[in-house]
Amino acid sequence: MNPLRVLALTGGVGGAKLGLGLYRVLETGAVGFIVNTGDDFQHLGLHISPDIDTLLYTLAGCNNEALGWGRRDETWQCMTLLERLGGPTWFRLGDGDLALHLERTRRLAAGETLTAITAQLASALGIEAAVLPMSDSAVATRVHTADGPLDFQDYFVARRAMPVVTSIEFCGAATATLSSAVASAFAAPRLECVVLCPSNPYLSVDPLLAIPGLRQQLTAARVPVVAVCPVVGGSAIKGPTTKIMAELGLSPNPATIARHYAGLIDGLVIDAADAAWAGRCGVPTCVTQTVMHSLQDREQLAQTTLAFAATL
Ligand code: FO1
Repeated sequence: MNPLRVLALTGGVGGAKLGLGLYRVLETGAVGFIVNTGDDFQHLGLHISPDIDTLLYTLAGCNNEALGWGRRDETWQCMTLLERLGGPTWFRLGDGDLALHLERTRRLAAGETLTAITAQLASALGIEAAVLPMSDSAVATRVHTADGPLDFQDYFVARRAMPVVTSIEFCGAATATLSSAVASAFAAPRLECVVLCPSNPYLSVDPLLAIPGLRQQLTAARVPVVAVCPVVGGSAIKGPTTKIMAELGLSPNPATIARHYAGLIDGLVIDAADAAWAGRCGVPTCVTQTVMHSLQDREQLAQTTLAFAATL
């Protein structure tokens, strides 16, 4: 019997934090992850899947907490020597991290799907959860800014998310298809709830929702869909969420997030700092601590989110 009970949609660091909490509080195989691949890009001839890798390393317990991406205890010999050779080092690839990109690139070139490769990488890292790319089709987030259209990593890393965002496009999404693994996950007989992790809605969750069929899976889901609000007290925990919201003319509060997910979610988990917004979000809200500093915080938020979903 398929043990899957909880599906978490995630991208980036915030999502991976709650993902780890869910992974630790639920029994083996009970949680599955649908991960954004809109950040993926080709670099140095390698296929880089940052949000998949951030989740893999986090669930495997070898993520780099300080950086928020890549591996712990990393070395940088390759980058140091590449710099000396005049190669591009704006996107930092650690020596250990490179092994993962080399293996993913090798297997993609051999014709394997990103889904199959990611499952094998997860298994090799000792992860006992389904880590599912949102699609095996290429989808690329492009950020339209006052400085013109930018590929995601150019915007996010090279330019440190400084350009003023005017709109965000997910190239390829319209013709992308959900992987069969994602469709099967939504059909899991013991599925109890779907969690939209506290990732950047505009950069990390919207690419998922842009894949034809994913919105329908959420609206047709006969289980509660709960989002954890990624903004607290008018600011984002990490990354440019509130900056982008301001640039898009959106107020960084829970009601804006609820509106963004209107029609998809049955409940919203908000931080105690925003308790005044409870009852003003158009959906049932759960007020708790959503800022995750410790492992205990991650597990507690996971427990609270699951308990809240069970009341919906
Ligand atoms: N983010 C940075 O700000 N600077 C980097 O040099 C960088 C390298 C990097 C390498 C591998 C990887 O998986 C992620 C990396 N990231 C880096 C994060 C990346 O930009 C992600 O797209 C963000 O985490 C947003 O999801």
